Amino acid sequence: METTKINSWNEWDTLKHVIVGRADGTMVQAPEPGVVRDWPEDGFPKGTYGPLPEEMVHIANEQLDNLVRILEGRGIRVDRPEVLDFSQSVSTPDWTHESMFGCMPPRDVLITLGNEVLEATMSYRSRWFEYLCYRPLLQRYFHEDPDMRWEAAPKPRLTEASYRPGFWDEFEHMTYEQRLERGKRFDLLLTEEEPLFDAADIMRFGKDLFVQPSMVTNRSGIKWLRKHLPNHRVHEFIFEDDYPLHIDATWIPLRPGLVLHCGKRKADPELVKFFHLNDWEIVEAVTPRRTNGPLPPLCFCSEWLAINLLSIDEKTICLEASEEAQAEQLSGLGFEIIPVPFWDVAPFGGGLHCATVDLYREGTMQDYFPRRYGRF
Ligand code: ABU
Repeated sequence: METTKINSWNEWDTLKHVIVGRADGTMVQAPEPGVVRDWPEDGFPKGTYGPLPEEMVHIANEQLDNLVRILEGRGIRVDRPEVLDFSQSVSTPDWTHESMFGCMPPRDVLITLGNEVLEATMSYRSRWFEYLCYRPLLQRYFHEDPDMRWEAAPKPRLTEASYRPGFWDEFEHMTYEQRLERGKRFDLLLTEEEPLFDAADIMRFGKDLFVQPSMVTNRSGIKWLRKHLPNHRVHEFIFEDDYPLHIDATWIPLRPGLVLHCGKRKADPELVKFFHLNDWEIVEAVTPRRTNGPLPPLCFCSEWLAINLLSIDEKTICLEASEEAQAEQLSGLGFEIIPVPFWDVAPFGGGLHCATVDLYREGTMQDYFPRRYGRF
């Protein structure tokens, strides 16, 4: 039996153990208060739902399996989730929903914080039971690692009270600028009825965690994280974004003192000052190759998946293979780039960071922000 040790504090220490998701069975989920899909040109007009085409699943799984081979070739242990029947309807005492979603993006569901693996609340009904895909692994880690802490945030009720009434009708008719304005005020979909968050809205920098409120994370979720993690500093901040959804294509730490930023999503000036005060350099990522499209069909992520990267250590980065300008920029910053073809995985929920959850990275909790500033 392999020895299991859960330990990961940041995004760049040397990686030794990781989960990689699977594309099998992924659904365009049934419409629900948390999300509404409308892809008439790709066979899923508003109100319809169903499995992604087999051919797309096959290609995405080839790319995921190739990532697994690359990681294993570097001596990294890789585990995979259990696929469920995501076409089944699911119920709690409060609601029934016609479908689940999938298990490609483990990053949305799980986060490792030192020796703790935390299951996020999630905010879509279709993703309420997604943690079950990871339970066989988590149970195993729990039994194998005497020091592992296994935690689950309070399961949300996700009644109508968790969503702003009429949001989607308003949102559909808003201009880009109006959406930015709503985003700046965090006047978005979720109410503060109960704590809600996706793990992918949290970015780990050792003792400091940076969390953005988004379409899937509310302030109560961040408050819950702050109460749950008294040994961390949990910072909340907003980027200018018309559809904020996960921080991992916006603000990406590459090594101590260097963060990559999607400049289109302007950062809070206070956040920038805080980083500079602590001697962090902020580099604006180059324009992604798919900025003027096209994105793959049924893709709900943005072209900024170009920087949704996976660090193997503080000198080595797995990066989408076709993003050559991005590779050049990162090489210029001193990184070795491992090109990984991955765009066909995007319709299943994201890029290389989304598709993975690191469970063991060498290293300990460090304080990379010894100087305080303003509310940070
Ligand atoms: N889950 C990452 C998505 C980020 C983006 O679409 O920009």
